[in-house]
Amino acid sequence: MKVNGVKNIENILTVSCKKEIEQCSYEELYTALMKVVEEESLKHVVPVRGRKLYYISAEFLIGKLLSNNLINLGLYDDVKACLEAHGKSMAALEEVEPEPSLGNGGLGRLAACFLDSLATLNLSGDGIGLRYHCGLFHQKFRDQLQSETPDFWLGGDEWAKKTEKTYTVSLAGKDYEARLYQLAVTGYEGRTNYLNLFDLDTIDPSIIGEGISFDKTDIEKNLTLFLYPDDSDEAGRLLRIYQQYLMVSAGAQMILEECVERGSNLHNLYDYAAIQINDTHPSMVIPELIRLLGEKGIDFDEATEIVTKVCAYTNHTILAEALEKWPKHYLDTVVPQLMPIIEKLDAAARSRTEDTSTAIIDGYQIVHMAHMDIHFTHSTNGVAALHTEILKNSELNNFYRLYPEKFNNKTNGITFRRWLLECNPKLTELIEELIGPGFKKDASELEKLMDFTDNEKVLKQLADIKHDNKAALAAWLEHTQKVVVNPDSMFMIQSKRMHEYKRQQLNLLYLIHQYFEIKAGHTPKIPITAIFGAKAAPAYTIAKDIIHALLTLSEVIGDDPEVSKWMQIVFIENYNVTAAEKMIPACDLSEQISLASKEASGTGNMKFMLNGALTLGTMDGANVEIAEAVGSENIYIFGQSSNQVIRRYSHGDYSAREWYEVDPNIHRAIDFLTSEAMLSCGRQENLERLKNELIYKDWFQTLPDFNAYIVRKEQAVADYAQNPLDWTKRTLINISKAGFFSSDRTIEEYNKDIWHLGE
Ligand code: 26Q
Repeated sequence: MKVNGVKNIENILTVSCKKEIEQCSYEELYTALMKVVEEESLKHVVPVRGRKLYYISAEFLIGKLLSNNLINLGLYDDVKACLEAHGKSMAALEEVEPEPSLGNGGLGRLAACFLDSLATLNLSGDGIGLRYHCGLFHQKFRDQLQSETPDFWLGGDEWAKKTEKTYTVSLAGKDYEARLYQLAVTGYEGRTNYLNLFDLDTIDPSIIGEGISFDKTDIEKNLTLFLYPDDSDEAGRLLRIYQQYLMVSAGAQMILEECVERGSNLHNLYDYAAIQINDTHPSMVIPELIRLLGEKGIDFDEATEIVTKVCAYTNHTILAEALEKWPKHYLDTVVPQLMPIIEKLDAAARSRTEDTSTAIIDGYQIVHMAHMDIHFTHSTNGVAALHTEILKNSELNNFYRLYPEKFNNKTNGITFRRWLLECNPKLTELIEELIGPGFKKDASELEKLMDFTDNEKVLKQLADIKHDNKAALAAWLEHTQKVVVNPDSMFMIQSKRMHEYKRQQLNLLYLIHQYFEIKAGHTPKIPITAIFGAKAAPAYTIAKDIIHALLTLSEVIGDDPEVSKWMQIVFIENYNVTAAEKMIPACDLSEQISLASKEASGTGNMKFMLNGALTLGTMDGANVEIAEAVGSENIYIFGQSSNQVIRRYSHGDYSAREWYEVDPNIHRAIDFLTSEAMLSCGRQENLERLKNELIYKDWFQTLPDFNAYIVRKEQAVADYAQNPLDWTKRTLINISKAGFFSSDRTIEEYNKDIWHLGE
């Protein structure tokens, strides 16, 4: 049956719900439309030819799917028109869908963007991950503190369909059945691939106690209960290994089974499969594949060669604490069957070089997952040009000298279907009016917008769209959080995981500085609204203290009419993909202020740029490439360079205290944390701890960048207020240069250099 056309949609919905659309609840409409999408998606399944990609990742931050799938299938406009003709709205329909928050942040969202691009580019590529019953925790603010509750997103109609397929996985010597669930991923005017998610049938949510606490040792009941259980204790860390092995063992078995079904004799696995290891979390797939190939009679040397040819590794971080290393005895407990293989791999790696720093198992009996990845895959890539250079020249230099040919860069990207077409329909429409629809599949066509940078009519339209989007965000904030914001103020947004290296605390110090300036009569050129969205890992004390300080400052300002006329701080509760889709189109100034060298790439920076925000940022991650693309007059760069930072770290001579002592502005801002005004709304313990952290530690060198940040930010505010037309012109330049940051381009590069799919 034809599904496009308003009339056809109308018929389908009426038949499926067995009543008039007016009489349907949104839940009923959602279920009916989900079925339409599923049936349509099936029509785009194509047989696999040649090599197929398997993207293994502990996170897939897919976000809500209905609207995105309707857009990709070309049905969105008809569905919207049909609903509106019957007094229903798309926005209300979207609210019914729970968001699958199966990721923490950038790494998981990148995996989701990649699946969209693979399907759009008609490449055969599936995801492999876990079906967490609770995604990233739900964040609540009480007394200016973050608390966590479970995010039950399952139940009701689900996109991921249960299959009859199960694979036996041995954990700590006991067998478990991993069941496969499959979620169809349909590309924009493209094919349908699958996200394969594994789960146990025995998971039991009733073991959840207060907040997100649960018995971490009861594997049968808890294995896939939560995304990244708190790993601040040993049981949590062991559970993480259990989860990872369930994913890679079931995934590896599935891959081999599929390849054999398609005609592989396993010796030629490379002709059938490419496997991308997303950070170190799925690294055990290497020894697991070698083990499984061994069971099929392939000897260790040949199996190792096959696996090295098939697998490739992406590094997403240079933060030492995020590079997974496990005490060997953890692995002895959870995956004893892998240990003889990991030991042989360690011996093989050691035989290749005198340099023991690249060993897999070090002298302290710690297993370095990234080391195994680099030795036993054919490709190691960083995720932005600067990041890859840092890996090659400092962080992984010992490996680079060993295998220069393995190292390559793949600058991250974002899917424009979700981050433009879906989240910013008005801007999409204007762009289409100006340059036609080609940019939806070929993002480089956005460059054609450069023809309009002096067209006042277009600039006026662009400014109106931004204002509408700000008003829409304001309405959403009022509806969801009962906060009233002024859409005529300048919106500066920092939304990302809460982490010291991302330096939300630098933004905090700026806001305190502004507070003092306003009190002293130096008001900004235009009222400002600082908007935050961020979750802190449940056991990350200082990150939670930064949230507390921002929420407290927000109160202090709100209670002070003299200041609140000029500035407002809004912290969005439970930041997730859905919130990001509302915030990003409404942003004027995008805060990308990580300590140079620490942010591998960033992808939020790309989303804001594409939606017409100017960036205030350090020369870090992909900011560097954004700056190159738009030119220095269309971005606000400040702060130390990555080389300066790396040098400061290697000399070990940074003393935050000295900066605090000599700089009166820094001193004043930090002292304010424990001022009477702050203590009257906030908690002494948290505020004092943060203050001490800044004075005595400041691991991410906030203080040396403080003054440069203030100067650049004040410049941005003045430019925005004094020359709005020029500001809008510069936002148009940013939009037109955003094409490079499409994940379609990223995926094409992965395919050309690493995967060679369908050949
Ligand atoms: C590791 C060990 C133990 C427990 C948890 C973890 C862990 C969990 C999540 C380590 C890392 C992550 C997530 C990392 C992440 O999101 N990295 C981001 O990846 C993006 C996509 O490449 C980049 O744009 C960001 O710069 C990078 O921070």
